Amino acid sequence: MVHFCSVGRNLTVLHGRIYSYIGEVVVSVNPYRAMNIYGRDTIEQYKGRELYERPPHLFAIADAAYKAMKRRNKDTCIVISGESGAGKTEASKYIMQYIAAITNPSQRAEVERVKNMLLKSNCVLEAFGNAKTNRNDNSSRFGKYMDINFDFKGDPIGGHINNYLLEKVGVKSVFKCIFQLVKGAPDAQLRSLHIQRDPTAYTYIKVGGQIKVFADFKAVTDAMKVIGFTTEEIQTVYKILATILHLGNLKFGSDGDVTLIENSKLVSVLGDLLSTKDENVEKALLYRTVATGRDVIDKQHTHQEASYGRDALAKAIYERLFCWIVGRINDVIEVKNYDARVHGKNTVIGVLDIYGFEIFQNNSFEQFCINYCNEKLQQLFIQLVLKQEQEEYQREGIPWKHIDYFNNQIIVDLVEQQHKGIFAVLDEACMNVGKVTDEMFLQALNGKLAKHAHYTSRKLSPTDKNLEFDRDFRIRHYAGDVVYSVVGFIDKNKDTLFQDFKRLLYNSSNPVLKAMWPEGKLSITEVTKRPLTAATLFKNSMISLVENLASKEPYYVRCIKPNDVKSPLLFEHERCKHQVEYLGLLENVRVRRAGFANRQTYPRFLQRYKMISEFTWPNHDLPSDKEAVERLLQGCGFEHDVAYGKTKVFIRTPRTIFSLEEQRAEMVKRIVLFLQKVWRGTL
Ligand code: AD9
Ligand code: MG
Repeated sequence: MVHFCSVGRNLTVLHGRIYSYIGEVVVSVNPYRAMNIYGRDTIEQYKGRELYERPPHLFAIADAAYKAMKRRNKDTCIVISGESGAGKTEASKYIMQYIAAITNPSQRAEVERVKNMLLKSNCVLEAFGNAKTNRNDNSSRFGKYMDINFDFKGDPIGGHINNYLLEKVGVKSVFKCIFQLVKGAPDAQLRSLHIQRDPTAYTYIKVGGQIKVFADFKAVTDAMKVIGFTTEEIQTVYKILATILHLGNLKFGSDGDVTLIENSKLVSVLGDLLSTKDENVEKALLYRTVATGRDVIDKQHTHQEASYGRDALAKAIYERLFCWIVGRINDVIEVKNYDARVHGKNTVIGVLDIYGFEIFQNNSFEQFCINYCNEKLQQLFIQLVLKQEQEEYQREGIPWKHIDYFNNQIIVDLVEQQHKGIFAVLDEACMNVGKVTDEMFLQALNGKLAKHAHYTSRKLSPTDKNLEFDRDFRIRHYAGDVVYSVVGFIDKNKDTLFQDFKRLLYNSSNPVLKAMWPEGKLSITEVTKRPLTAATLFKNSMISLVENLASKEPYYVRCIKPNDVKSPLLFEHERCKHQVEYLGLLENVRVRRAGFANRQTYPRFLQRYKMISEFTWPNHDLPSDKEAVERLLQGCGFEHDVAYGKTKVFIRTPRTIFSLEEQRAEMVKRIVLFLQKVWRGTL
């Protein structure tokens, strides 16, 4: 099935056939070039067809998920996975486009409005959530799960977006929207934001590297308008981006013991952008209010604390901005006033496009979370595709020799287990604010996980020169080994934004900004409760994501990245083989090969194919549907390719399905002709 496994080094050997199936799993290879296979004519070819009727395509899986939802009233989800740059986000966009194209044949205005919103929301989220990395020029730095709600007619009536962990601005990533602003905003707008047209003038951009996206500023601003952002909201969004750029340029100096802002002109720029008094900005940047017993005092930051606070502020306001944007989009697209008693069940298709497995030169807390997320999704895939499939054969009484696969539950536990999982150890380290260092956290891990087969560090394997003492640990992930540096783990796990900044933002006279920071309302003596850590929040969101996916009928798209240089020509054999292995595709093929391509309950099978046999058309008189199906398949000469379970018939090869489909199509044609003749009285 995965025929591309055996090909040579050149991507052109795929002959443009970038999709393949393993059972109902779509395997996709990133072509790294525009393909003429997503147009209206292709959509028409897949609309309403069965999976195996047409060559493999994303549209077929989108259609299968749609049909299951519409015909069988099932909530479905499409899980798109693969490493960074493998083509997940592109795939999710094509799936959305397909669903938009095949729905609402009667052109209801409200449905068109919803569709437009859903598509436009993509444009905005990409601008604010994607950044250039060395693996992908348009890398999603957030995970996205989008539910599309359908009414009883199968037309979209709304949606909901969940976003997961946004890598924060300033260190590695510069988000697309920041470039769009600097390069694409009109002169007058830039002037009002005190921004120069030159991206090299900004420290954060210099650190993060440039992207070539210039023309989209207007498209994103227009999309925000269409979605319903007010002018004031849009202005605030850009003021926040400008604030971040200016913060990056803010320099601190010292005069004796006193910390100063060197380029104090920027303070009044920030005051203007944040709609607050300059002296408030300056105070929040240089001082921290602390409660000591009953007294409240202003404690001056050291030079280092001030720089740290500045960067934390930039990251926090970006993250908050992104979550606020998602919230605003949800306000608009969420289904309102749907009455299930009148309209029937409102069903859902979920599309998950989440960051792929990542190995960078230097892997930190973000990569750790991203890779944990991929472990969770792999676990779900194992549960649903490898485990359940084999269990189904057993349940149905089909003779079956168990096929082994690597179960990554052990790695999931290593990360999320209570008390001794890595997240738990990290949270414990963060309880002792200021007392526990990253190195001490690593020592605690070494103590708790010394015997774990998937964890190691230099202390545990002293001869391993690739690991640095007091800094690195290595996890053997299902997708490969990754060395993580503990530097920054504790910091990134805590809510590091000084309360003074939250108060500053809450006290802004800009109501949009104020609404983003409700917790700034608390006075210094009220702030006692420790907020949940980033690790706990992420773990909880992953657990509920997986629960949500598991409650739906899943469809899978597994994306393969053919090379590291974004070339449309190069098919690196070893690279692809590795991905095929770790995605569990070999086991998937083995289970499918030894097993059956298709299974259907007896009544469902008859419903579709009964017309092709005289024994079953129009109705059979055999004692059971099972016997009727046996009779039908014998009649067609397919008995060697099928097995009969307790409630379902199992068909081994897709060829048999194709043939049944062909015979059915032929029969439908004949019946239609017959009826036409009867109608015209020419029979
Ligand atoms: V990440 O985990 O967000 O860093 P993705 O989402 O897997 O990653 P993406 O969809 O962004 O990767 O694809 C990367 C690039 O590959 C795109 O910008 C396109 O240039 C290219 N690509 C991917 N899929 C296709 C396709 N079906 N046709 C043409 C494609 N180009
Ligand atoms: Mg992506």
